[in-house]
Amino acid sequence: MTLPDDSGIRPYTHPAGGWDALGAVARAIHGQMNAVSGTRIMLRNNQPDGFDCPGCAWPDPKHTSAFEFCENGAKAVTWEATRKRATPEVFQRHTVSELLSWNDHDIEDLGRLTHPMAYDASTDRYVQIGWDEAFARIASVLQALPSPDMAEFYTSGRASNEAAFLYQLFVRAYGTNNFPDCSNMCHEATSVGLPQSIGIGKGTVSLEDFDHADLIISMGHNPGTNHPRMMTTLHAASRRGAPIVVFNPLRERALERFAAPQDPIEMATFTSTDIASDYLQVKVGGDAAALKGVMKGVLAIDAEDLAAGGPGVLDRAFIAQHTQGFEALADDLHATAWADVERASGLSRESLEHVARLYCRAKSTIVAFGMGITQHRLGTDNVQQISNLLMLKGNYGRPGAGICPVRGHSNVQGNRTVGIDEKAPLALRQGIERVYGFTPPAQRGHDAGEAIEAIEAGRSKFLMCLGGNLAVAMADPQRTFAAVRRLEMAVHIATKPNRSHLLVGRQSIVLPCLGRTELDLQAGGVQSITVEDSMSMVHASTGRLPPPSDQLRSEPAIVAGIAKAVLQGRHGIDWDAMVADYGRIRDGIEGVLAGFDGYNARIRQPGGFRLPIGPAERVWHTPSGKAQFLVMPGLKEDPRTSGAQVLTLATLRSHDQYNTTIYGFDDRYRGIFGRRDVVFLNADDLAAQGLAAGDRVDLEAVPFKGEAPAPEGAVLRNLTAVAYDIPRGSAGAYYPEANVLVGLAHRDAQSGTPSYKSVPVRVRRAAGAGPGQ
Ligand SMILES: Nc1nc2c(c(=O)[nH]1)N[C@H]1C(S)=C(S)[C@@H](COP(=O)(O)OP(=O)(O)OC[C@H]3O[C@@H](n4cnc5c(=O)[nH]c(N)nc54)[C@H](O)[C@@H]3O)O[C@H]1N2
Ligand SMILES: Nc1nc2c(c(=O)[nH]1)N[C@H]1C(S)=C(S)[C@@H](COP(=O)(O)OP(=O)(O)OC[C@H]3O[C@@H](n4cnc5c(=O)[nH]c(N)nc54)[C@H](O)[C@@H]3O)O[C@H]1N2
Ligand SMILES: [Mo]
Repeated sequence: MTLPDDSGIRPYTHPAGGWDALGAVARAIHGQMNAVSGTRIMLRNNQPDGFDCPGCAWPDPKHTSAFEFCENGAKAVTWEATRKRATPEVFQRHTVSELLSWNDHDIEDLGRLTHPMAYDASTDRYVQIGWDEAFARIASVLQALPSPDMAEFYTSGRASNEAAFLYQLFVRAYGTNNFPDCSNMCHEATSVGLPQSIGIGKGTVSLEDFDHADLIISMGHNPGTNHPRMMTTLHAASRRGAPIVVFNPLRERALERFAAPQDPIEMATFTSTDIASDYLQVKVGGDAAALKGVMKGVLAIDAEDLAAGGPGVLDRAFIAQHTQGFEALADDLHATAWADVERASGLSRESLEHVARLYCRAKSTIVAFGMGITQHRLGTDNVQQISNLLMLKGNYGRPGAGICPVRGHSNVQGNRTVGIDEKAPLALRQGIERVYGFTPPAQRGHDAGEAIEAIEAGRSKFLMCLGGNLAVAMADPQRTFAAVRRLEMAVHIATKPNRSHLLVGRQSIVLPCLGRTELDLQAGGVQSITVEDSMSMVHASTGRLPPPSDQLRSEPAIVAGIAKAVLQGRHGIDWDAMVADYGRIRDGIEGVLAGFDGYNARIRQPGGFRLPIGPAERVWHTPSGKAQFLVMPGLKEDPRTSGAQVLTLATLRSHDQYNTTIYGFDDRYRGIFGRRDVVFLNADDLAAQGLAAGDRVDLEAVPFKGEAPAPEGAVLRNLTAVAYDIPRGSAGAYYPEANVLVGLAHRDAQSGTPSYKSVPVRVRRAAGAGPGQ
């Protein structure tokens, strides 16, 4: 059925990328900055002597000579380098209550924060304060807390290694491991699942490996929108004939076909390249089952080959020498019935056996994955089943083979490496003690979900956020918003205003910081920072733009200012010296952590250096010293979704957003224009409810058994139903709006990752809407 033109819902028929992507860059520049400076800054993006793109954590090709085009990067940079300013005068014009009624786009589009500000309850406004005043207020609250464990210190993944290291040093010197971070809502299932499997919670491949892979399996990610530079890699792989198998419930255009803006022929001829050789529309939440099916297929092919006198298709030498637990895995796979695999995955035995054949034929395989794998009740299981599959054929520690978790924020991996970790690993604590002479706390701190629960219960009274928009990113705004409003003090170090800043507690402070594109001048001269990408490459980044206000401070300078005020000379750390020259912070990192030898020298090499990755050398830092096959018994289906009419909803990013930052209202590749109030549903599911495309519907959360009934408001109202190519029983709607449907307790038990992508919901005609409305 075709909807009227003004509905903003019409199928997008072009390949992803191409001229439309170039046009989007031009519009992004036009909307936020002037064209000359916009173009100049884009040309410095991800260049050896430029700044690291804040867009995502996909690595740069080694010898970047030409500007690597990326729509996502262009939007991230122009959004930061905007000419708009959120000055104290702007905050004089609008009360906090008024700003709260605005949408997320309009709040951030006020522009760059220019001055430190504090909330004034008597006028319901943010008002300018001095830096020293801000630091003194923070110190007085932190010093008065009965226990340091009553404070939470959040990090979003844009902070540099230097800022994050200084921050964790301050927080541990203060006395807690309460380090909720965005990773807890993102790849935590990877960080928890992979160490048990291969001894490290990071990817094992390098960018060059993609040139040597005979098969790439892409699961649960949407690189055309979220990692456009990965499309260059997939495009090249497809061109050289490597099969690319996609597991994704939604048909995502970039994974179907892509026109590379770097490719003059495709651009000139309006042609494109097919990306996926096989597109498997797995049910939302069905990946562990699908992976078990593929592995069953592999074992069957192996048995056949052995029976025919062949050597089998498994890498038996690898399994014998490098792994444990194969027999238990094989027993479990044999005990798992095909009918159950088909039901839980929504995929046919035939299609899974086909993938098994491709996998057996390929010498080297890479599996890349994103949020469609991790943000589930079974997130950790999903990740571990991927690793099992790779181990069956020894796909670790060889060129062209390995696991590739595709990280989100540009330095989320680096933040964890340098100590943003509520689990406080022993080696880190020992390193801090060695270099800084104090004993950091050992007790595990709070992750993001636990931090909100502690704040809600009144066990935590203070929250500091090094970037991000925690309250909006977190599940269950009914509970989360109410919780953060109970805080004694909230402190936000940020580039732009957002809703979390407006959910004011008794005291709220916003501290404006430099962005990555901006010149960072300290006593020791112009400073560079460093970041670690998804493939463990550490490299330098130097901003060049003039800062939007002379009041801004760098993140390290702000953290150091707070540390000095709070610690009052305790621990004898020379914070000023480290801020004067970030090289000293890097010396500290090198002293505390393994793998950073010669840190300051090695970041001067173009492209930086790679941190050691054990599995890439077939070294396994697990308790047994071997890689572990890990069994997921049964298929762990969610009993709530077996009932009729309960759908599993995945919350999704649109093409025009960066997490909670809403750049605009189009989701071009999915055919949505000028709006976000839609839900993607299978046409048969709609029909089964007596609904049709274009109808207005409500989504209602279906709570856990035994959990309190869905709280008032756990309904997302008045969405327009879009008939989409998605499996029956699965649905999609945009994040963060759909977070009202995600219970705070709805998390992966092993990693604590919120189950943002398997939310049981019912769909019904919107209250008050007649048929056809
Ligand atoms: N432009 C832009 N870039 C970004 C971001 C952004 O918001 N905007 N965010 C950054 C961050 S922090 C992150 S973590 C990454 C996120 O990047 P992605 O990992 O790509 O995350 P999502 O867009 O949330 O969704 C991923 C995909 O998973 C699919 N999916 C949903 N449920 C399932 C499932 O059960 N199984 C499978 N196999 N697939 C499923 C969806 O259809 C979608 O295509 O991107 C980073 N880059
Ligand atoms: N339902 C649902 N919820 C989700 C997800 C989902 O898929 N579905 N995804 C989750 C994921 S993967 C993630 S990573 C989280 C994201 O959670 P966060 O990382 O907390 O959120 P962002 O939206 O990236 O944060 C945006 C804010 O960061 C600030 N900022 C931007 N640049 C800088 C900088 O350089 N320095 C500082 N100090 N501040 C800066 C700006 O003020 C901006 O408003 O959300 C999670 N929430
Ligand atoms: Mo993320």
